[in-house]
Amino acid sequence: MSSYFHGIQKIRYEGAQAAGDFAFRHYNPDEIVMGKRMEDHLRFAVAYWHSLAWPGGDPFGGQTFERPWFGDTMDKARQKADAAFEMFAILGVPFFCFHDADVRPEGATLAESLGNLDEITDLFGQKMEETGTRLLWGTANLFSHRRYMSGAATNPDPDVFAYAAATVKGCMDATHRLGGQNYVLWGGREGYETLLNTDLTREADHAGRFLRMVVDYKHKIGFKGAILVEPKPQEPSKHQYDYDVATVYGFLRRFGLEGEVKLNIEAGHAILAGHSFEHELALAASLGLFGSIDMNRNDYQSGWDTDQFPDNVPEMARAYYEVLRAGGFTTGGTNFDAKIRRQSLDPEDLILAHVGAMDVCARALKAAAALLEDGALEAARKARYAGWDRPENQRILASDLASVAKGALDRGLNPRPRSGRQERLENIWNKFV
Ligand code: XUL
Ligand code: CO
Repeated sequence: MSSYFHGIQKIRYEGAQAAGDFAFRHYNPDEIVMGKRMEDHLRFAVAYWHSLAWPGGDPFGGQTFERPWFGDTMDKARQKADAAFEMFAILGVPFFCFHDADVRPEGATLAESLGNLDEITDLFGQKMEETGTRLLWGTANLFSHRRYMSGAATNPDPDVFAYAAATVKGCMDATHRLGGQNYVLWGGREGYETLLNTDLTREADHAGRFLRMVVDYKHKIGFKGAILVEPKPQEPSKHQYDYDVATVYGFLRRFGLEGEVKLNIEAGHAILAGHSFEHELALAASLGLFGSIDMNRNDYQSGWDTDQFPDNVPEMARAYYEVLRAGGFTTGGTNFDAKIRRQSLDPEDLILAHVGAMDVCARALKAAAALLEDGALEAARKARYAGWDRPENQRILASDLASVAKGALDRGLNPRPRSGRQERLENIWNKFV
């Protein structure tokens, strides 16, 4: 087996004073944070599509990368798998994630595409056993091929719905066989370009039915992982149905799926929806939907989903604070849904992008954990609502509008506003980041 990353040794934790570039300064897998190993908190995963399959194109130009495994044959797919597992070992990441289209060539028929995936699944199984790398999640690419241009589950053509169902079944089978911890559905083309040709009611019904089939199949095969929907407001569709956490919650309630499906929340998608990453995480946690995260960042000037590696510790600390408040990951993890820039041509660039991002996340996690352990913020939050802990005030919630009104008049209420103390809390926050 020839090496793609030849000369790059396994990256190790060397501490903040490390001299070279190929070292972790903050990510120390065995360090205990809030009673748990850092590796088990963060549960890092490499995204196959960005790191192994993406050719470096943009809307104005094609491929810039020249990977020896590029090409549509099974030989090339096997070569790509060799490079992938070499990379996972160098980084020491516990997990990876993939779409079917990232790992196998498209066949001439549906059966051939599924057969190709099957063969690669066997190969992954061997490699995972040899290396100990695990699968965080698998998913189906239901957005790149032209057959999906008008959607997959929401396509007006029933044949596309059926084709997508067969594809998802194949990907769920592969994920199950590899012991995947989750199965993800991101509806990149489940949305519309123009209302002039779109039947919103029908498309929602079909999307709900499709997701129900996925959930039923999970139980049928005994897949123990979580089914995760990944919200995003637009790109590639002008409007995507799984807009944000709140919208997906409404969708799940509408189809009675809220107990069956959780969310994979991506930093850049939150920003595109006009939210912060931490807003989406906190809301998902409060709705009982928090599952996993896709870690990346957008460029704040361009307004596109640029999928860059995270480089901002204070921002990521906000995110991990919400992850920790939610109790941390169970089946989920931190998947780097991030790609290097198209000018970053060298094998070293791929490795260093992950090394830097893993260090950023480790610093963010440690800051968030220290803040949570300090307790000042949570104590202030609790104190702000303390009035509600008194039994007479709990009775307000159990009462009706007229009785509450009478009580307010009888007691001659004249509430006095109290400070929200935002700047004071921001100062506490800044002591830790
Ligand atoms: C696209 C995106 C996808 C999903 C998986 O913006 O985030 O890569 O994570 O299909
Ligand atoms: Co994503």
